[in-house]
Amino acid sequence: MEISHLQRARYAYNPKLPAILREELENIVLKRGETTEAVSDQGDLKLFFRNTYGKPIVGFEKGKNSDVGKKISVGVILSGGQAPGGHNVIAGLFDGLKKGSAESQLFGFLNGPSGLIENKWTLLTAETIEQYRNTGGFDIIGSGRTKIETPDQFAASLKTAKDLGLNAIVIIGGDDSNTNAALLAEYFVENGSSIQVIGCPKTIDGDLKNEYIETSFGFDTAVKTYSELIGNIERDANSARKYWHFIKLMGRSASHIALECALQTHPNICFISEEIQAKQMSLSQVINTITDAVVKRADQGDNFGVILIPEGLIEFMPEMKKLIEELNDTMGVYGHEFAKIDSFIERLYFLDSYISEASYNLLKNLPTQIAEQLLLDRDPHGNVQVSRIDTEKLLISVTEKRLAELKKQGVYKGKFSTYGHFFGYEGRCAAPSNFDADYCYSLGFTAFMLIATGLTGYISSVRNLTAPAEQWIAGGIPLTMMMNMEQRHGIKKPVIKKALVELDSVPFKTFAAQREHWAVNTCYLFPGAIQYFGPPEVCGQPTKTLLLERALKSG
Ligand code: FBP
Repeated sequence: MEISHLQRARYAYNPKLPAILREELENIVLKRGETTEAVSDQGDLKLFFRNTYGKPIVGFEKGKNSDVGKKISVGVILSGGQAPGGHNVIAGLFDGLKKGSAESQLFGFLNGPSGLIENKWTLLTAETIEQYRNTGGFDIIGSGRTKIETPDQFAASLKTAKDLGLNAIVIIGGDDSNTNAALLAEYFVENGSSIQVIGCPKTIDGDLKNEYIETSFGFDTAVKTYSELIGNIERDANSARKYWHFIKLMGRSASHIALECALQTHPNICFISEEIQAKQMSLSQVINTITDAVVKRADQGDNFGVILIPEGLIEFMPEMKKLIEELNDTMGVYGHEFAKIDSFIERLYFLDSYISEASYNLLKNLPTQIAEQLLLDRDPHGNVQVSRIDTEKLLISVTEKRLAELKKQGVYKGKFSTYGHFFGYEGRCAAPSNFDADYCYSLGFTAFMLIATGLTGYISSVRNLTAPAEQWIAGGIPLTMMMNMEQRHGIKKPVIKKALVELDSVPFKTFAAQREHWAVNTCYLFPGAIQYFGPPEVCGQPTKTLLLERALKSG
C-alpha cells in the first residue's frame, strides 16, 4: 500500500509513557488501594459478580518485582465503533509484552468479539505492528459489535482461549464492550480458569468516564476533526451569508462531542440532549429555540447560521423518549416476528397492539422517513441506532413549517435556506492526535502491566491527563465499579453506566454562560486542523472539556 508523507512521519513518532512505565519492568510493583463498590445496585451486582466484585483500585510504584518477564500469550479484541488510537493501544500492549519476554505472543481476534467466539485470529508480529503505529482506524484486525451473551458463546470463548493457551484477553471497547469484558472475566473465574480479562476505555462518544477514566480514547481526535469541519462551515456561512447549516454530530446518547465542538467553534445554537431531558423540552420547544434565533438574526440581516445537534437528541425529547423505549422493549421481545414484516404500514399495524396510544400517534405523524428509521434494527445491545436517524432533517422540516407560520403572522421577514450535515464517520478513523497517540499507547502498556501483575476484571486507567505525559498516573480499576442494573431487551441486566453530560459541570456551565450571545451574534471560532508538529500551545492542547474539568479538580 502506498503511504503518504505525513503517515511516514507519523510512523516515526515515539508515543510518550507515564514516568513509572518507563522503568525497567523488574522495578515496578503493584500498589493496591481501597476496595470498591458499584455506582448503584450493589446487592444485585455482588450476586452477578461473585468472584470479581469489589476489588481494589490499583496503581504502580517502584519496587522489586521478580514475577514479570515470563513468557505469556495474550489475545486482543477491538470492539464496537472505531476510535482514533486503537492501533496504538495494541502497539503499547505488544511492546509491553515483548519487553517482558521476547517470546511472549499477541493474538489479534478478527472482526471483534466474534473472532473469539469463532476462533478466528491472527498472530501479531513486529512487522505488522510497525505498519500501524500512530495510525487511525481498526483495520489491523477489524472490529465488530457481536455481544457475548449466550451460554454457548461464553463456552466457545473459553474454549478458544484455552485452545490457544492464552493467559489473558484484552477487550478494547466502549461501555457495552467493557460490560462484556466484566462478564467474561467473571465467567472464566467461575469456571475454574485462570485466564485474565482486561478492558481498555475506547469510544469517541466520551461517555465512558469517571474519576479514574478521565476520558475515553478517540474523543480528543474526533472532536478536533469535527471542530475543524464545523469551523470551515462557519467560515463559509459567514462568507456566503445565505445558508443555515444543521449539523448532526455522533456521540450516541451523550452530548459530550457536541458540547466540546461548541466550546471549540462557538456556533449559533448547540443542543445538549441531557438538558433537553432535564427540562423536559418537547420537539416544539426545541424548534422555538431555533426560530427565535433565526428571526432575531434575520432582523439584523443575517439569514445564515450554524446549529449543532447531538445525534442522541431524538431520544431525549420526552415524547420521543417514551416512544423509543416502548419500541425498544417491543422489539426486544418480539424482534423476530417484527423482522419478518416488510412494509412500513404493516409494521405500524403490528405495533398498534404493543405501544401506547400517544406513542403510536406520534410515530404515525412523524415524517415517514424518520418513522421508518426509528423502526430499523436495534444494535446487538438493544439500543436504537441513532446514527441512522436523520434528526437534522426532522429539525429542518419542522422549523420550515414554523417559520412559514411566523411569516404569515408578519413576525418573520427573512429567507431560510438550509443544508443538513452529519459528521460521524469522518472523525472516527482520523489519524490520532498526539494526545490520543500517547494516551492509547499508555493504556495498552498499562493493560500489559495489569496482566503481568495477575489481575482480572479490571480496566486500564491512565489519568492526570492535562499534565505532561510523564506525570500521568497509570493503574486500573475493577470493571464492576462502573456498573449498575439497566433494562435491556425488556430484561434487567448489569451494564456499565454511561457518563452523560452533567448540567452542573464546568464545561456545560461555560457553554451555557455564552450561548445566548452566540445565538444572535456571529462569534464563530475556526480551530483549524489537528497539529502534530509545532509549538505546544498549538499541538499539545487537550480538549476544552478535560481542561475545564481538571482545572476545577486541581483548584
Ligand atoms: P462505540 O460506542 O462503539 O464506541 O460507537 C461509537 C459510534 O461512533 C457512535 O457515536 C455511533 O452512534 C455509532 O458508533 C455508530 O455505529 P456503527 O458503527 O455501527 O454505524
